[in-house]
Amino acid sequence: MDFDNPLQKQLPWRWQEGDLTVTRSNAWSGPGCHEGCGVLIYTDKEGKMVKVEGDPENPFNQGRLCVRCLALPEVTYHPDRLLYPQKRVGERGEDKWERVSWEEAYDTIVTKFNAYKAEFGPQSVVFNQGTGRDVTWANGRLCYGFGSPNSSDFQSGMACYLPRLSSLYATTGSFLVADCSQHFPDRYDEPSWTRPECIVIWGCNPIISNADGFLGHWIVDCMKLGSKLIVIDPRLTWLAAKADIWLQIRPGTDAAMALAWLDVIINEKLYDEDFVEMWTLGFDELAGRVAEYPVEKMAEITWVPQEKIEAAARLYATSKPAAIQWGLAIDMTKESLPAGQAITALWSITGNVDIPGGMVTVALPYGADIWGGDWGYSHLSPEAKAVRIGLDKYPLLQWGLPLAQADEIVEAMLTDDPYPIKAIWLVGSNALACMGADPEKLMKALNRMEFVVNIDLFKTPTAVACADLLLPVLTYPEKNGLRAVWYHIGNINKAIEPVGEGKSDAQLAIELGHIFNPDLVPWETVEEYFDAVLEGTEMTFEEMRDAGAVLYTDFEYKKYEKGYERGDGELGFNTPSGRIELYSTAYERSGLDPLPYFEEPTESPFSTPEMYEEYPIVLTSGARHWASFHSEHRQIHRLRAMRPDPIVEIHPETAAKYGVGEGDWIWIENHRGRVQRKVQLTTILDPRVINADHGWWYPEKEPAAPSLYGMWDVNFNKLIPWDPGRSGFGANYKSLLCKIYKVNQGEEAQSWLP
Ligand SMILES: Nc1nc2c(c(=O)[nH]1)N[C@H]1C(S)=C(S)[C@@H](COP(=O)(O)OP(=O)(O)OC[C@H]3O[C@@H](n4cnc5c(=O)[nH]c(N)nc54)[C@H](O)[C@@H]3O)O[C@H]1N2
Ligand SMILES: Nc1nc2c(c(=O)[nH]1)N[C@H]1C(S)=C(S)[C@@H](COP(=O)(O)OP(=O)(O)OC[C@H]3O[C@@H](n4cnc5c(=O)[nH]c(N)nc54)[C@H](O)[C@@H]3O)O[C@H]1N2
Ligand SMILES: [Mo]
Repeated sequence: MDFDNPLQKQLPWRWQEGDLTVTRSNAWSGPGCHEGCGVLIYTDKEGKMVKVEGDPENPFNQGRLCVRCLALPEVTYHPDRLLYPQKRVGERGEDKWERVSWEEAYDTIVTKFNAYKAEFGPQSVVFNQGTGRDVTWANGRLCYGFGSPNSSDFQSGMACYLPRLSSLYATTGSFLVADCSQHFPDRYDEPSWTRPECIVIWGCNPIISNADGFLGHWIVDCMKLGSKLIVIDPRLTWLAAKADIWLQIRPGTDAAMALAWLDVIINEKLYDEDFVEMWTLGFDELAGRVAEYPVEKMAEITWVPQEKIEAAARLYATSKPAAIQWGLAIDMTKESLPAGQAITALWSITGNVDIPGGMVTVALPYGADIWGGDWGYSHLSPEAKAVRIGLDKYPLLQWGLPLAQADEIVEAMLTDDPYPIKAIWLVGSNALACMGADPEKLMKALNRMEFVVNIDLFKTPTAVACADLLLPVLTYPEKNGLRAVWYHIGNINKAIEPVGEGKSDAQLAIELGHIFNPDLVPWETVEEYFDAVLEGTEMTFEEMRDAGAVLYTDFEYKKYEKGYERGDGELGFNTPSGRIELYSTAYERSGLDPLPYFEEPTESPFSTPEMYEEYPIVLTSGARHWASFHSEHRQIHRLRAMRPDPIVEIHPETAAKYGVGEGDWIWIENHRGRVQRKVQLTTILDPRVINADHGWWYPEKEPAAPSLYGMWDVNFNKLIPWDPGRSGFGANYKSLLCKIYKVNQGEEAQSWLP
């Protein structure tokens, strides 16, 4: 490695500051996070972690760190951490457990999984996980190593990120993100980079969520450099308050908004004719479709005035370059794929593709890819691949990541159709309290399983309700790991001894994978696997750590003009036509509409006006807050103090109309059920819309059923059905109807206050 090259930084990885030892590392998970921020972990003479700080030398976060990493010592040393493997001894839900050795745990898993494999086929074991943490790649390897094609999550419509990813792969053949200079170690000083003239923040709040490997503060950096902002959000977020234009959209209508922008841009000829001509397929068909969605009509649908939509579309299309940072709200409508497709069309027809300050296709330095490409899926037998759940109903699943479809998995668990599912490996997911729709249905499905293994840092309502074996895992300072995802490579360096007998998720997957399939998982230790991933760097994991290396790669723009996008070296994009497919041949072949469209949420003022009379409030959910990552961190006092209760945000006019005030506990009810929230009055919302927290449970309440940590009264997802979009992707987690009324005195879901 040439450390004189500025792309390959060499820094000390461990040093002494007075009585404290400092270990340089990269944060990933656990606890949950999508990022890989550079951190400095401080330990005392006894080897105890005393604090964590942002690493100023790491180009990714440049010293910044969020409150959840600052609170990390409290997470790692929390008395409720799972410390050793445990097996269930009472009934499910009784919360009775007995400590077992790792040997016994592994024996049980191997014996049972192999027995199901022999009798029902490897597909009868499903490997399930929560959002992308430092478990995803390991889970995939273990699943395909075992021989099952069924790796999935428990989210209806897999409505997080995967709709956007699938839509991008299908129409562009690659993955693009807003270019905030993140591919360069010198960041904003990099001469080949240009700041976006305009950034559109669409259905996300990156300042808080820092989702999908994108750090929200990069937006603030660009704003300081002069980037203009357009924010599309039903709530006046911090960024929206600073934007040039804020479009206060009705939840669930993002496809209509994108089609309206396309209407303005195409009618006013604000698109990039050369790029459209050279690099896209189906512009005329797109224009024909867009004409069905005139901006004046879309203004009524989205509840945003026509002039505002037009002004935003013009500002976006005339700003060169322009970037769009999109988020979860795009995924969380049932017809999310066409919404993603319409937004992709926006940056494509304006020529903002793989240019400085536009949307860039991501690069993996030195080919180092922790995911191992398809996680080993390609090694499965044709017979195994053919029975991946959901593939027959949703042929689009052939494109992009090789996942099984979540709603269909739950159906199969309940019905044995198309075949019996016997066991679930459930890693990094509190599915009943957070990820799953209709948690009662999910609980039934899980409790039909003969064997559920749950792998977590803490015991959750899901574990108590459904698990047979609990395996403890590690927080990031307790383990070695590798952050080799996009942009740069960095080590996750072990800084402290594990507090219990936990193993890292990677260790579990490699050790068990090796037992199940030494051909696909030839490595015996995690470090050996990392060495293999790092082959292209010509360093081993240890050498890289000792060199204190942070590795970037030469980043090139306009890769499609250089033959770098496609495997075959031809120019263009990795699609059948070699172009960005505005008219998608992949969708067409999958029996889907090849062009973008808007469909109302299943329940809305327009799709179900009668229901809107009974449930007269539009309900969105889950806008992130600082204090927790999903259902995590509720037991961490200094974080819980920031958000002690599950909140619903309501406009004061609406609150007055229903006779509720600040701090009142209310029921939010629809025809599926009701759930409690505490009222926070705010004018950031349209009076017709309210927003509720997701992922609540009370670690301080009774674990045993029926309480399950007091989960049922506050479990928002009782209001959400399992109901995916036509493609198998997308579900209405953020666009429902409801009514609200006060909780009777004494029946509040109130818990302790820190
Ligand atoms: N602190 C923290 N960070 C997290 C997480 C966490 O739980 N806590 N979760 C992580 C995960 S898995 C994810 S997927 C990401 C998600 O993070 P983001 O993609 O940023 O999404 P959200 O925070 O859910 O919502 C962002 C905004 O969408 C708005 N919104 C709601 N409905 C709509 C709509 O219909 N249309 C539009 N345009 N906007 C709408 C909300 O008002 C909110 O301001 O965050 C990740 N980061
Ligand atoms: N109503 C509504 N519901 C939503 C959302 C919404 O916006 N609205 N957002 C949805 C989204 S986008 C997502 S992605 C899902 C998220 O759903 P999940 O990813 O299932 O999140 P959690 O419920 O917090 O469960 C994560 C569990 O993993 C454990 N954990 C953390 N780090 C690690 C680790 O490194 N290894 C292991 N083995 N375990 C770890 C935590 O302790 C926790 O118990 O929730 C969804 N639910
Ligand atoms: Mo997510």
